[in-house]
Amino acid sequence: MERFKAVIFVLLVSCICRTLGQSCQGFCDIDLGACSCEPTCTSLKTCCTDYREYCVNTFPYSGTIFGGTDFVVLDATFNQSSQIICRFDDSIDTLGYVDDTSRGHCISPLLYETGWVSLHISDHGMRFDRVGSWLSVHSGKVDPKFKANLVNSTKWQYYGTPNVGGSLEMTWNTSLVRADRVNIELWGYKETGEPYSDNWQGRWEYLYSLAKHQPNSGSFSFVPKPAGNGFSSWELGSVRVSPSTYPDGTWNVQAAWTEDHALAWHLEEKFRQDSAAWALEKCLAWDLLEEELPNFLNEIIDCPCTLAQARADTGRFHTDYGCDIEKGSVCTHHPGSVHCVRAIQASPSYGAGQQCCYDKNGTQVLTADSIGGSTPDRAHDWGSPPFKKPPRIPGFSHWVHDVLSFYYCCLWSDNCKYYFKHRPSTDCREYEPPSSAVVFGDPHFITFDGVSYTFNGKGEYTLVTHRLLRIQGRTEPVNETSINATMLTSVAMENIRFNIIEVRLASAHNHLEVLQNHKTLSFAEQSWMNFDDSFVFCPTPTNVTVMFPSGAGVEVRLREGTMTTTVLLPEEFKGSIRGLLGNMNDDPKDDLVHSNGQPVQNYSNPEEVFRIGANFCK
Ligand SMILES: *[C@@H]1O[C@H](CO)[C@@H](O)[C@H](O)[C@H]1NC(C)=O
Ligand SMILES: *[C@@H]1O[C@H](CO)[C@@H](O)[C@H](O)[C@H]1NC(C)=O
Ligand SMILES: *[C@@H]1O[C@H](CO)[C@@H](O)[C@H](O)[C@H]1NC(C)=O
Ligand SMILES: *[C@@H]1O[C@H](CO)[C@@H](O)[C@H](O)[C@H]1NC(C)=O
Ligand SMILES: *[C@@H]1O[C@H](CO)[C@@H](O)[C@H](O)[C@H]1NC(C)=O
Ligand SMILES: *[C@@H]1O[C@H](CO)[C@@H](O)[C@H](O)[C@H]1NC(C)=O
Ligand SMILES: *[C@@H]1O[C@H](CO)[C@@H](O)[C@H](O)[C@H]1NC(C)=O
Ligand SMILES: *[C@@H]1O[C@H](CO)[C@@H](O)[C@H](O)[C@H]1NC(C)=O
Ligand SMILES: [Ca+2]
Repeated sequence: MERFKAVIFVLLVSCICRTLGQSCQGFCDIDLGACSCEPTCTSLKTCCTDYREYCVNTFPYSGTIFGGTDFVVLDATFNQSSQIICRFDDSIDTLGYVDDTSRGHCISPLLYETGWVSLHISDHGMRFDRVGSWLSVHSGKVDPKFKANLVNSTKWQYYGTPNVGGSLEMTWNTSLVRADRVNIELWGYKETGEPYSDNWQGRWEYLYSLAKHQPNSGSFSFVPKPAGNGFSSWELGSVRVSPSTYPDGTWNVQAAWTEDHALAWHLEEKFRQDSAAWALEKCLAWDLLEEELPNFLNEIIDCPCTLAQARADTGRFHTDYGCDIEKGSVCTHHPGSVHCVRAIQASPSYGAGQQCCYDKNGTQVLTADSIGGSTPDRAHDWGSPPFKKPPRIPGFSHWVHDVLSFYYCCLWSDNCKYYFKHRPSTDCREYEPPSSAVVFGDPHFITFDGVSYTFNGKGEYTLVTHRLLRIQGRTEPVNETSINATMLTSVAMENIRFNIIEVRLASAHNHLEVLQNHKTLSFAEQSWMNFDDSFVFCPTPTNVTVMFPSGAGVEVRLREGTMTTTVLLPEEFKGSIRGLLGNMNDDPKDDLVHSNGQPVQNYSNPEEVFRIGANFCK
């Protein structure tokens, strides 16, 4: 009996202890009541004591889609007997390690998707109880300092064509590979199966070794030879530098990868003898293949007519990293153009992309007139959700369907007409610029239909409400003194999938903060982030642009301590919105109406405007 009591006592005590010291182990993103494991807990100071141990942050938090990035698991405790396994996207395991200072590390894997993927970490291979996330980035958007770089990429690109030969060189920062000796390997990408069927798949494979046990000197030169054993049939690939301690072709080890590129340098002898004839043959075969594939051109959006329009339509178009006027207009594939943009969204059923290029006069360059013309893409360069399978695999699918064929027809031979037959520029005949509305200053509103007024309400108000999107603004007094003036301090955007992106003025009023579902995002490493139903671009702490699948864009800017918000909506939204920014039906008279349906008489009368504003108070 005594013993029985003791057992009950122990059970009771352990119960009490568990509630008192609630743990985030297995409960990230959940509010446990007594304490919280939600991301907001840090600012609310309600975190459970082991929040950081189990809901982990990493440094860096992002890396190339190729994988091989070594990152530290911050704040979690490991010891020398830990055997770290990192699980990405609930499916790919990589081996981590513990360093001399007992910090845990993971290695990111090669992925077929970009954006945030889940990360679960296990200490002894049993419970994957540490939870975080990893941002996979398109290799074209990754800073060159995190890659192995092709020295004179033009030479790599044309190697084996007339008068281009000799040795090739690549360089990398030696700290990207933690080893004294490295192996240099070639990996290739191919797509197999019936296009647009379930068995259509993309796959990276280890091909062969270029050199083994080289000093990790940060540079490697070689004289390329045509590949044997059928490997020259791989036309797209990337060179990997990895520690020589691993067997050849080991997946997902720390590595520096080059940009994926056309493997001119290892193509068969026939290419070296007559590259133009070889390329024409490939170009003609591609022409035949394209004839059989479904036409995606009707599905893509028209190009803006001018450079100014293209740069203003930030909800639907974004700078093409391959030809950017802000970065000196290096337009390798678009000679004569100074700037190109890409349609942000892939087309709905084919995942196709649109690209629009402009010359120095700001006029659209068309393939009918110039080899540097804008060309649409069967596979959007940035891929598109749900990723993982062609044609939606970021970067790689685009290479296979739109870039290799450009090499065959336009770069390695002079038969661009075949390429342009299937990838003609889209002109701007059906292009309609978006409508815009603005909130700025104290706060001042200009509606989509051009009505301008000041509204000094304090609180949360609906700026735009629509079936697909709701945009809310929060206004607060300019300062604590009794002046009634208010200003915009936050804009929250809620998409149909209930993902909430909030952009708000930081308390010091010197930068903007971006939150996704209440979690603060850091743009320290990447200025572009994709979520399953939105994109966020934040090139500086005072410029944030949020883009939605509907083509809606919201630009938030901070200038001299004041937030300005511009909402851009394509014409599909016409007449189907409401809110403080009006109804967007080209009629300024009915933008704001009283609850009895009566339009506002006098926008200069603060009392009348105030009564209207109250209707849109959240
Ligand atoms: C390392 O940590 C594990 C559990 O976290 C523990 O069981 C083990 O005793 C620790 N080993 C050392 C040497 O501290
Ligand atoms: C790059 O390679 C090409 C082809 O061999 C050559 O003509 C060119 O001069 C090289 N450029 C530089 C900067 O070395
Ligand atoms: C190499 O990377 C290290 C660590 O990121 C950095 O400190 C160093 O400046 C880099 N070296 C060069 C030459 O870029
Ligand atoms: C730009 O405009 C000028 C004057 O209209 C014209 O002479 C020139 O050819 C144009 N340049 C291009 C690249 O179209
Ligand atoms: C508040 O506003 C008043 C009037 O504009 C200004 O004089 C004062 O400096 C402001 N105070 C703060 C703390 O910003
Ligand atoms: C501030 O607003 C209140 C009511 O909204 C009004 O009664 C008051 O006169 C205003 N004060 C100033 C200084 O404008
Ligand atoms: C920030 O936004 C302003 C106004 O839209 C624009 O002029 C500026 O170029 C932007 N800066 C960057 C780095 O995008
Ligand atoms: C509108 O309201 C303002 C401020 O109350 C007033 O000065 C102005 O005369 C009004 N205009 C008309 C046309 O009623
Ligand atoms: Ca209207």
